[in-house]
Amino acid sequence: MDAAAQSQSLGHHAPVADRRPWYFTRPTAKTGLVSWLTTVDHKRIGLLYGISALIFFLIGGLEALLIRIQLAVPNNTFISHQFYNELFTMHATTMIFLAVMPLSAAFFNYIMPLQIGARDVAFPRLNGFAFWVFLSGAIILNVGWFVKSGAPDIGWFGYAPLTSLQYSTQFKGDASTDLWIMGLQVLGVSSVVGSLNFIVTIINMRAPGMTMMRLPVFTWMTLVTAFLIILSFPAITIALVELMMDRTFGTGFFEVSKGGLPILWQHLFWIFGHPEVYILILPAMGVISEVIPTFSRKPLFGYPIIVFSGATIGLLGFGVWSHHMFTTGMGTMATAAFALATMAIAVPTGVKMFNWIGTMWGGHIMTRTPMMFALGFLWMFMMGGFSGIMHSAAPADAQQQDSYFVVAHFHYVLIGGAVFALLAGIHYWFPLMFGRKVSEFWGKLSFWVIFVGFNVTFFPMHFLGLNGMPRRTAVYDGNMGWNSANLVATIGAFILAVGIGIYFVVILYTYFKGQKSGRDPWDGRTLEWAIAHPPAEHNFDTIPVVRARDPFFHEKHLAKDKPPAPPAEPHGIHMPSQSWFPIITALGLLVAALFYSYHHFTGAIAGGVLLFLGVYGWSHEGPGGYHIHLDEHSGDDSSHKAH
Ligand code: HEM
Ligand SMILES: [Cu+2]
Repeated sequence: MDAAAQSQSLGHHAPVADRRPWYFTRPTAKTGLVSWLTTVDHKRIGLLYGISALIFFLIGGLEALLIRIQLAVPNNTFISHQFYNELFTMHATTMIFLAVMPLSAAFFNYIMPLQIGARDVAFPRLNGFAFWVFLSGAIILNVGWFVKSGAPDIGWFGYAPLTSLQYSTQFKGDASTDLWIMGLQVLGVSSVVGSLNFIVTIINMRAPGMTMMRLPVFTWMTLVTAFLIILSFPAITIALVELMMDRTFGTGFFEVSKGGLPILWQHLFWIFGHPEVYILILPAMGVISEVIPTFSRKPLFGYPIIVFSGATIGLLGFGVWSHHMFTTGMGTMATAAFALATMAIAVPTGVKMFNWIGTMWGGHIMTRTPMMFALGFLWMFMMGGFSGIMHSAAPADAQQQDSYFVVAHFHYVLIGGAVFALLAGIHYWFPLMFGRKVSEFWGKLSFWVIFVGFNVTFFPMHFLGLNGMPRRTAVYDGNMGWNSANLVATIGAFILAVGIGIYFVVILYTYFKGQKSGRDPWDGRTLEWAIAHPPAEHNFDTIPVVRARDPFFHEKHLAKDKPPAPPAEPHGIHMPSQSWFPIITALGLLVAALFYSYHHFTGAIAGGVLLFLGVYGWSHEGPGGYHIHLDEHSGDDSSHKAH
C-alpha cells in the first residue's frame, strides 16, 4: 500500500506539502511501536517525557537509599568511598536533570498547548527531537554504571580541580568525567531546543482572545522557565566545552599548573546553577497556581502579581549566583552585594505565598488528593524558604556551607517544593490524560506516608548540619553526637520510599483498572478541561474563542451569551505528519557523544555523519501534514476518523 492509500484508509486526506525523499516513506501508523518512535504529537511526547522521568526518579531514589543505608550507623562499611562518590554525583544529577526537569517538560508538552487552545506545538518534529536527545543524554550519563571506568564521581557541580586529568584520568579504573561532560552537553541541547519551541508556541499559537494577561499561570511559568533555560544553559555549555578542551587537547582553562582558574569554573557553573534552581521550582509554582484555585473554587487571587513575581524571580535569579561561593574569598563588597540580592528574592517568593493563601481565604476548599499535595507544597516550601533566608546571610552561610543543613534546605525546596507539586500535577491531570480518577483513599494514604517519611528524613538533617556533620562524606565517627539523627533520617528515607511505592502502585492500578472519571471531574477553569478525556489527536474540534481569564469556567458558569462563532478552518483541521528523522538525528548525536566520551574519534565522526544525514533528510522531507474533516462525522470528540 503506498502512503497515500494508507492515509486514505485511515480516513485522512492525502498529505499536503509533503516531499518524500526516496529513502524513507513517511510513517502513518497511529498505534504500535513505530507510531511512538516517530510521533510528533505533543501529548504523546509529554507522556514519553513523563514515563522516562518517573523511571529516573525511581533510579535516583534507589541511589539515595544506598547513600542513607551507608550513613545509618557510624563507621559503616556497607559501600566503598569510591562508590559513595559515584552515588551522590549520580543521585543529584539524575534527580535534577533526569527526573524533575523532564517531569516538568512532560507537563509543558502535554498541558501547555491545551491550555492555550492549540493543536500542537510550533515545531512538532523538533519537539520529538528534544525528547530523543534527552533520552540520549540520560543514557550517556548512566553508561558509567555498566563499564569499567565507573559512573561520574565528581559531584553534580563538577568543581575544578576534581575534574582535571590529574584527579580523574580515563581508563585507569577511574570514573568517567567525560561521560558526565558529554551527557550534560547533550541534555543541554534538548532543553534549549525544547524551550525555543515552547516560547514560539506560547507567543504565536494562542487561541483568539487569549491575551498574555489571560494566559493560565502554568503556561506563564512555562514561558518564564523556557527563557531561563535558554539564557542560563549557554554558561554551562561554555564551561563544559572549556573543560572538555582541558581534558582532550591540554588547554588550561581550569588547570592551575597552566595558569588556569578553578574559580572561573565556579562562576560559570553557578551562573547556570542558580537559575537552574528556579528552572526546577517555577513549573512547580505553575502547577500549584492551577490546583489551588480549582480546589478552592475561586479565581487565583492577584493573578497579575503572581505572574509578575514569577518573572521577577526569574530575573533576580540571574544576579545571585555567587551566594554559592561566599566561602571562596570573593571579597567583602561582592559578598555583601550577593547576600543582599539573595535576600531580595525572598520578596517575590513571599508575595506568591500570600497570593496562594489569599486564594484559599474564604474559598470553598475541597481537600482532594491534588489539593493535599498542594497544601503539603505550601508548608514544605515555606520551611525550605526559611532555611534559605538563613544562609543568604554570608556569616551564617560560612558555618552552614557544605554541612547537612544545606542538604536539609535544598531537599525541602526540591522535594517538598518541586516534587510535591509535580506529584499534585499528576493526580490533577490524570483524569484528563487517561479518563480515570485515582481513588481518594489510596491517593491520600500515599500523600500522608510521603509527607511523614519526608519530614522524618530531612528535618533531623538541619540539626546534623548545625552540629557540624559535613555533606559528601561516606563515613563519620561514632563520638560526634550524630548517630541517632542519622539513624532516624535513614528510617525516614525508607518510610518515604514506601510512600513513593504506594503512589506508583496506585497510579499504575488506576491506569489499568481505575474508576472512570467522566469529563471535567474537578469542575476545571482552564481550556484543557473542555475537551474529551483522553483528548483526541487534534485536541479541539473547533478552536475556542477566549473571552476571559479562566475561560472554560467563564463559559460554563458565568457567561450568559454564547461565545462568538470560531473562525472556520476551510480545509479541515491541519495536523503535522509523523517523521523518522527526529529519532535518527538524535541517534547520531548519541553515537557521536558516546564515542567522544571514550576519545574514540572514528566512532565520534561516524555518529556525526549519521547526525548530518538525519538533518539532511529532515530538511528534505518537508513539514508535511494532513487534514482531518470533522463535518461528516458523528460529533463524538474522541473519534476523528471521518469518512
Ligand atoms: C527520594 C528521596 C531523597 C533522599 C532520601 C535523598 C538523600 C540525599 C542525601 C543523603 C544526600 C547527601 C549526600 C552527601 O552529601 O553525601 C543527597 C544529596 C543531594 N540530593 Fe537528594 N535525596 C532525595 C531526593 C532528591 C531530589 C528529588 C533531588 C532534586 C530534585 C535531590 C537533590 C540532591 C542534590 C542536588 C544533592 C547534593 C549532592 C551533592 O552534594 O553533590 N535529592 N540526597
Ligand atoms: Cu543559588
